[in-house]
Amino acid sequence: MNKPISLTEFILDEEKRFPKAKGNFTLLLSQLEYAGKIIASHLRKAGLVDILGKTGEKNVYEEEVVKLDQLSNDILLQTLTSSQQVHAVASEELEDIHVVEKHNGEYLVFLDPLDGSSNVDVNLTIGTIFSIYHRSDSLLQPGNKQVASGYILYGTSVMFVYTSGKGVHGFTLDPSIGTFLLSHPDIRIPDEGDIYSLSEANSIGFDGPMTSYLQSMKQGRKQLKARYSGTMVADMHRVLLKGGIFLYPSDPVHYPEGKLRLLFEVNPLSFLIQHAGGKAVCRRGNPLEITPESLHQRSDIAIGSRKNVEEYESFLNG
Ligand code: P6P
Repeated sequence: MNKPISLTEFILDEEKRFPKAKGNFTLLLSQLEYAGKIIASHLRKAGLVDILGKTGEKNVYEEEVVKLDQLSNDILLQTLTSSQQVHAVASEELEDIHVVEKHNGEYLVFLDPLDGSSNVDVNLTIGTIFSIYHRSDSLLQPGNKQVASGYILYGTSVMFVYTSGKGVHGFTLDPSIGTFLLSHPDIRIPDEGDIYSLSEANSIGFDGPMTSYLQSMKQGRKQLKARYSGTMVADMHRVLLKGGIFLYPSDPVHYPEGKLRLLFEVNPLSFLIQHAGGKAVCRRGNPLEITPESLHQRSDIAIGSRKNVEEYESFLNG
């Protein structure tokens, strides 16, 4: 029987693709893996110790911060700093970019430490989203400059899914040995799928094209499945593996610019989906081509199987 490949072994093997690589990226990704294991261990016992619930504070988006948001953010900051490979870290939970003065790190890391954290208290799947760039003069770079992106999914099992530009690969944590093992090599998103994932609670604010698109799907050619959990990274993982489309449209009533964060959610998942053969669009076109104007900038998004996204685009472009 072939020995399963660990995440560390896989990253080291990938490193050989880069003759000048000095192992810095491998160190960085290994520290992200380490942070994921620590966060997962806290989540497993969250109902038993006093780390559920809210902190009573609000983040920069005026969203209530839950204790595990802060704990996850702190764990990631500490582990990434100790990798000695990071010049700066930006997080949904931090108003400003955190520059790591003591190391001359090569990388910038953007984090959503605990995406979907409102689901923690009801024991639903949540995740950590990460986005990695080379250090540059401008901290705010278009998403197509990402070196790597991915997520750690805290669900029925803990998964580490990432791309560094050559395919998308999924690893599942074997708790008996505390190691992520390759379980989903070279994930390719189906070209079309029957899942659509969006919050229809906002539909009162949807414009004509979006309303027509939604109607067309419900009266359309085949039985579709509506799946929406309130955790983007969980809904996106389902779309990645089974095909379909995830949408968070902008709407003048609730989110004129869209709700999701360009740098912390939209870009990392758009970069990953693109490398799995899928597509991502927003009203401004390809989100990965947008040069961000601000750290916490929001965007609308439609992302998933190429045919599903192109069908959406046909309505969007009239
Ligand atoms: P709503 C979680 O707060 C998040 O950023 C995404 O993970 C998720 O898809 C979305 O917001 C949920 O938003 O408006 O449905 O609660």
